[in-house]
Amino acid sequence: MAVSDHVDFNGFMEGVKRRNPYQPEFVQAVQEVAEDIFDFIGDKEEYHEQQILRRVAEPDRVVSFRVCWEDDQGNIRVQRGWRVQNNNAIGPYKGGIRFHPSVTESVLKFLAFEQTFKNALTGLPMGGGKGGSNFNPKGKSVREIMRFCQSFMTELYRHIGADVDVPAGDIGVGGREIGFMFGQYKRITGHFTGVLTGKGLEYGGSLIRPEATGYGAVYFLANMLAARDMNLEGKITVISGSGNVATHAAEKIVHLGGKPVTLSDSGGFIHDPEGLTLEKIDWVKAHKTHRRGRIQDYVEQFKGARFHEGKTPWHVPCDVALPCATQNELLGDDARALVANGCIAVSEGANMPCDLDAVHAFKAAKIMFAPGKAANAGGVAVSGLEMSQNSARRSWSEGELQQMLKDIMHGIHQRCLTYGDRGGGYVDYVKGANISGFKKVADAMLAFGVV
Ligand code: NDP
Ligand code: 2IT
Repeated sequence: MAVSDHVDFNGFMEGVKRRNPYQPEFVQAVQEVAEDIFDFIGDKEEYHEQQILRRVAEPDRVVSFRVCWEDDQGNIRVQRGWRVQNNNAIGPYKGGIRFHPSVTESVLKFLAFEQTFKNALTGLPMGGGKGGSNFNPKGKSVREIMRFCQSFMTELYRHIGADVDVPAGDIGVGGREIGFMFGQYKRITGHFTGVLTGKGLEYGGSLIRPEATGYGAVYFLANMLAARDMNLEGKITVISGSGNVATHAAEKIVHLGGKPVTLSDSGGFIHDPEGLTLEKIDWVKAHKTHRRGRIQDYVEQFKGARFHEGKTPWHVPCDVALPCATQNELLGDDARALVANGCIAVSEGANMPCDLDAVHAFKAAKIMFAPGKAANAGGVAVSGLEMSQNSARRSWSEGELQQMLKDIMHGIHQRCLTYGDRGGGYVDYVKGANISGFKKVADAMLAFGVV
């Protein structure tokens, strides 16, 4: 078949939409990648003939299951759980678990698809997967969360393994939940293996895993700025979210001399024009994680800050921005407002926080824009290092891991340049990340033949 006979981009996307009805997030994620991959594979007959893009956009499997648990009042509750195993061409499936009422099969399929290319970009041998449940941890007691995690793992355990599929945390799943799930896995199987990452330090976890995603997103931002002879010193930074990724991103911005002025949650955002200090960030961490409080309480604690109910922070003037909450939280008009207000760089700490309109607006304005699959890969990269430490039954020091994280983020930046450098000082990091991540997975798939 001649290259010209192959299905075009529109035909491909029509097929994706037809096969995945009512899955808008998944279709969106595939479209963002396919836009660039079609350019790249235009003259590469083998990728067409072997249907590589079509195959990578079809998860290896989606496991869906019922999760029953008993609440503190003795009521029986029923949730749905999933594990999406997207692709294991370059290593065991790897990716987080999300507990949030907005979780659907579409959301997890988009996350597992993105994870496949993100993991390839890290340079470590990890395939792509994602799991989760529509369970809402908000307002639940710790015992209820424990019972839910145990019930979730009672089904999940048969689908995962240290060389098969290694889940970790994501929205609503932190160290505590990983502990409950690891305990249940060990209880059912009797095996102490590196089947989950993000574990506590006492039982096989890695130093700096909690910090890695936020720190990594800021390192990537610093790499983009350095490529243009700039740095973070004095840069006004707008950040969304107030969870694991957002608070550690804010912390690293402060370390590097920048000035974070916002954080948010699903209730709205706080604007602190004086800037968040390490002390203020520690208060937010304790308030959101241990006290499970709301970000609006910040303004009672720290004078001079204001809470904006039901709003996102993108209209606050800034030099750089880090969306670190959730998907589709930064839309086209937000992107245009950021550009108009002088924002020069955006680094996605969250997965797909910017919708396609926003991404196109950043590209049109030619500002520095780092997609999540490159910018937030530091978390899964340190998860990969946790797997290595578990296999070798040893632990690296904090200093060693900090250096490895920096090197990995630098390596990802370099990989983006390979296919993203447009000349004249402009780098299309979206294209660079998509093609670089795709190529590694695609070439491994070619080696296996039709499987
Ligand atoms: P957390 O659960 O620690 O924090 C999530 C934050 O996002 C909270 O502030 C939460 O607010 C806010 N949020 C969640 N959903 C919504 C929503 N629908 N609208 C507005 N705000 C919302 O999660 P993480 O920090 O771990 O994850 C944040 C993002 O980073 C996600 O996109 C995740 O996939 C991505 N990511 C995480 C990695 C990790 O290692 N943890 C690695 C790579 C990416 P509230 O408290 O009100 O719910
Ligand atoms: O989106 C992500 O990369 C994560 N939630 C982290 C996955 C992992 O396996 O550490």
